[in-house]
Amino acid sequence: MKVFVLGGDGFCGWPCAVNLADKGHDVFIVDNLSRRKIDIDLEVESLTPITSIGERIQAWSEIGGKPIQFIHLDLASEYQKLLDLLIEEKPDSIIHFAEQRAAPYSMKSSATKRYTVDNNVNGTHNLLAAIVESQLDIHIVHLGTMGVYGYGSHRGATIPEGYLKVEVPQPDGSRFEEEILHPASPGSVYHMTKTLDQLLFLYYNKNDQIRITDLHQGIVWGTNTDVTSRDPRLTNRFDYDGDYGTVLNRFLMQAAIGYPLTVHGTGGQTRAFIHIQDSVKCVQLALENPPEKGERVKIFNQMTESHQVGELAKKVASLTGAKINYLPNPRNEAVENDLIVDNRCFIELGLDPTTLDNGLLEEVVNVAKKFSNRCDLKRIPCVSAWTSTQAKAIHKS
Ligand code: NAD
Ligand code: USQ
Repeated sequence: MKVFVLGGDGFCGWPCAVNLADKGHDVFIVDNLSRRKIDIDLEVESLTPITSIGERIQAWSEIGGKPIQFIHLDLASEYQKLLDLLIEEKPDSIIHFAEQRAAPYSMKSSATKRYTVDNNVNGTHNLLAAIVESQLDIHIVHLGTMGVYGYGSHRGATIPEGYLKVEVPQPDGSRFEEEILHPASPGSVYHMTKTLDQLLFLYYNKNDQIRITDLHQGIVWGTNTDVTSRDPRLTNRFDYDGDYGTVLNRFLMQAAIGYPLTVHGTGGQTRAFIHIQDSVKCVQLALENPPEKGERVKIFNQMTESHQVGELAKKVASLTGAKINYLPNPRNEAVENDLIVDNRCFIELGLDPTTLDNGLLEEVVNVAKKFSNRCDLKRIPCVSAWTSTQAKAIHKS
């Protein structure tokens, strides 16, 4: 299959691109390298040293991997270049990772809010419009987020895979049943862009019969996969800073360097998680099981387990001896929430979930220890506040 991986230089995109090339697909990475530029602006670097995109691809060929092509393209602003590329290369499928993905970064300032909306919504819309204009039948696999459902209002109910069955009362007293998109309840500007993506998909699927799979992914943890571990030049990125680092990888790296684990509030927030190796496998499964023409948008919950943040901190602390620091929460989020998620679609397609076992957690701690000299302690605190009240609380502490 010829596959474009939009955002294929990123944390999820790179291991996905090499995995697909390893499985024999023809892979084209399309990326504007904005993630690397944001690191320069934030004066931080991936904890793991990562080579340039050119060196990564070269190294991949040198170790015998099926060649990958790279196209530098900004999905949000280079519409004609995107359309020409589609018409020239006629990909069978496009995996869309190319968005600004950090909630704290999206909440930093009005400039980053506007950038996140412009980049993510225009990028997704350009892709959809270009597929229609190209008149090609291309399957889109999009990386969405579990955060579109929101956290805090489910009251013990299981979150379905995208669609919710509702009963609509009729004037004559009868009721009919239908399935609607699960109500959206984003918790940041970033998460809001993903809920907007969902509506763009619903519309273009209905109007133009574009085949789409939307993956509502949980928090990805880990760093390398079996494929990126084959050569140090293929090493995947590891974000640890207060904007881009996600909670479990942050806790593991904090434990590795002896920094007290940064739990927000009481740590009562429950979130969905998936290991990077499973994330890559899920994308491959979604790619190889596309919807039929005319089928509604397929939505899969791409997560393998749920955990409370405070419990995760305790688990990491008991494994490593780290201390825990309970901090004022910079986010406007529920103090506590439950999270029960239906993830049967991937299990039925053959996913064998990797769970949070001590061996894998220790593997991440060891990676972090190895590169601990690259860590800039000043970049660890989460200083991006959701509201002015939150900003005052974190500055006081
Ligand atoms: P990342 O920032 O590491 O990678 C995103 C890549 O997209 C980067 O290489 C960036 O340069 C590129 N990009 C961004 N905007 C672009 C544009 N306009 N044109 C071309 N390229 C562009 O992020 P990630 O962690 O790999 O996440 C990938 C996707 O998966 C995102 O859409 C994110 O929302 C989703 N996701 C990530 C996680 C996670 O825990 N990392 C969890 C759930 C969902
Ligand atoms: N948290 C802490 N301490 C920290 C960092 C975070 O307690 O040092 C808490 C946060 O307050 C939050 C939870 O941990 O309650 C998760 O935060 P996160 O930064 O790990 O995850 P999030 O902001 O939700 O975003 C990440 C990815 C995003 C993806 C999302 C999936 O960056 O791209 O969409 O996970 S999900 O959370 O399922 O929506």
